[in-house]
Amino acid sequence: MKNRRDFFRNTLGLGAIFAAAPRLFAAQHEGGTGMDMKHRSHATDRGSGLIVPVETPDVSQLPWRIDGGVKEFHLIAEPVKQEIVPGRVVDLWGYNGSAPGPTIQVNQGDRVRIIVDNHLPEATSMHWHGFEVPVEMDGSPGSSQDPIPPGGRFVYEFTLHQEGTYFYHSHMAMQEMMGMIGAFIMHPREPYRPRVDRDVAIILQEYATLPNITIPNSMNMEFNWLTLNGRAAPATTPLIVRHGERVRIRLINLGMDHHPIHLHGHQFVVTGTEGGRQPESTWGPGNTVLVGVAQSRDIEFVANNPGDWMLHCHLPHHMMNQMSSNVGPMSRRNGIPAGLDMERGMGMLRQGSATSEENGPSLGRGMGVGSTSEQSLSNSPLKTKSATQHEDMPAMQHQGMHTGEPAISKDANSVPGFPQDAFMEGPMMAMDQMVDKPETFGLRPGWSGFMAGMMTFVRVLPQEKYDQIVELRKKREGNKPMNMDMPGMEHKHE
Ligand SMILES: [Cu+2]
Repeated sequence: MKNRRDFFRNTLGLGAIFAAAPRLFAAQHEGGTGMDMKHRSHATDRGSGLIVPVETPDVSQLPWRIDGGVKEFHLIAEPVKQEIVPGRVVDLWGYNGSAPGPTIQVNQGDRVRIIVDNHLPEATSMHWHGFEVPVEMDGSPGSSQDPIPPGGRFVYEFTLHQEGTYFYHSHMAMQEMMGMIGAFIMHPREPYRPRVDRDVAIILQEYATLPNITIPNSMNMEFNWLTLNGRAAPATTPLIVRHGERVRIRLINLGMDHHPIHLHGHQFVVTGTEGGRQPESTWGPGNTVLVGVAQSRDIEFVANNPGDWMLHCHLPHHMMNQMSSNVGPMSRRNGIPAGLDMERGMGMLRQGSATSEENGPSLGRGMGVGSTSEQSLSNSPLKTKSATQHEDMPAMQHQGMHTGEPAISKDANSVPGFPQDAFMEGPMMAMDQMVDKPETFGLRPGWSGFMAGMMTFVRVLPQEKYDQIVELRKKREGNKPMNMDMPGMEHKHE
C-alpha cells in the first residue's frame, strides 16, 4: 500500500493530472494557501487510501484555501485561448484560463464558498448542476439571483451533503456553448466499494468553428471540433493504467449532442449518474454508455486486458477534426460543388443581418452543409503529387505532420462514394511528434493519424512500461499538458 500511495504522490504532482498553467494560478490566487497539492489529502485523509483523487487529464485542479472551516475557491469567468490541437487556438469563454474550467474536488459534508468574478463583457451566472442547495445559491439568473454584471462578483456558499460527479456551468445558454463548464467532484464520506485504483473525469464538449476562424458559432447545430477535457484527439492525453487496476471514468456532457462513449477491449458497469452513486444491483455490463446532455455517467472496469485501447464517442462525425464538407481544393482540382458555401453552410454571417432576406432565418440541423440543395457530386481527377506542389495549389499537408501518402487504389476515382476517409484519416494526418508526451510513449508509429475528435486511449500497461512513462513524467519540465513549444507548432493558424 505504501508504494501505491507513493505512486499517487509522485504522479499527481506531475503534468497531465494537474495540467494547468501554473502562472495563471499564481496570478489569480496569490496569497492563497492550501494550493492544489492539498488535493492529495483525499487520498490519505480517509479510509486508508480507499478514496483516490480524481485526475482530469489536460485540465487543472482548482486550489482552495481554508477560511474559518470553509473551503474557499475562486473562479473567474473570462475569455480564454484554448489550443484544442497543436496550432488550432480557439477563442472560447471559460474559467481561470481554460475551457473547461478547473476541476473542483470536495468531500461530502464540506462547507464551501466559491467566489465568482465575471471578467466577461456581458452578464453571467453560475449554476451548480444537481446541487441540493438553497435556491438563492442555485445561480439561476433572474429568478434566484440577479445575473453577475461584467466586472461583478457573486459569492456562493453552501454545505454539500451529496456525493458523486457534478459540474458547474454558466446558466446563460449561449455561454455554455462557448465552453463555460467545469467538473465538481464530491467525494463520498463512506468510500465507494469496490475501491478503484484510478479515478478520472472527462468533460465532453463540441464547437463549430470554420477553417481560419477562431470563434465558434454558438448557434450552430453541426460541430466540427469535438473535445475531451478541452482537447481534440490526437492532442488528448491518454489515460495510463497498470494492468489489473480497477478504473473509474467520470464522463460529463454539456453541449448540443448526446455522446455514446465506447471503450475497446473491456466491459464496464455504470456506477453513477449526475445524481450520485447508483446501487450495485443496477450495474449491468456494457461497453458503450450514452452520456446525454447535462448528464454525467461514471463507469468502472478492471483493466485486465493489456494494450492501447481506444475510448471514444462513437458518433462517426465526432471522430473527426475540422470537418468541412468538400471545402477548398483539398483532394480535387476545383473542389466539389456543395450546395452552399461553407460560411452559409455553417451559419456564419458574411454580410447583412441575420434576419435580412438574403440570410433569412434558417436555424436548426437543416442549416448544415448541403441542406438546401442536393450536392452535385461527381468525381473529378484526383490531384497528382505534382499538382499538390504547384504554387497556387497548396500541398495537402500541414507543417510538422508526416508526409505519408494515403493508400488508395488505382481505380479509386471510379468508385462511387470515394473518398470517405482517405484524406481524413491515415498517415497523411499523422502528427506523432507534435503531440508527443510521456503518455504517448511507445504508441504504434503513425497512431495519431487515426485519432481525431472525441477520442483518447486507455493504455493498460505492464508494470515495466508503466514505470517508464512515470519516469518520463518525472523528467518532464514543469506542468505542461502538451508540447506547446514544439517547432512544428509554430505554423500559422490565423
Ligand atoms: Cu459524440
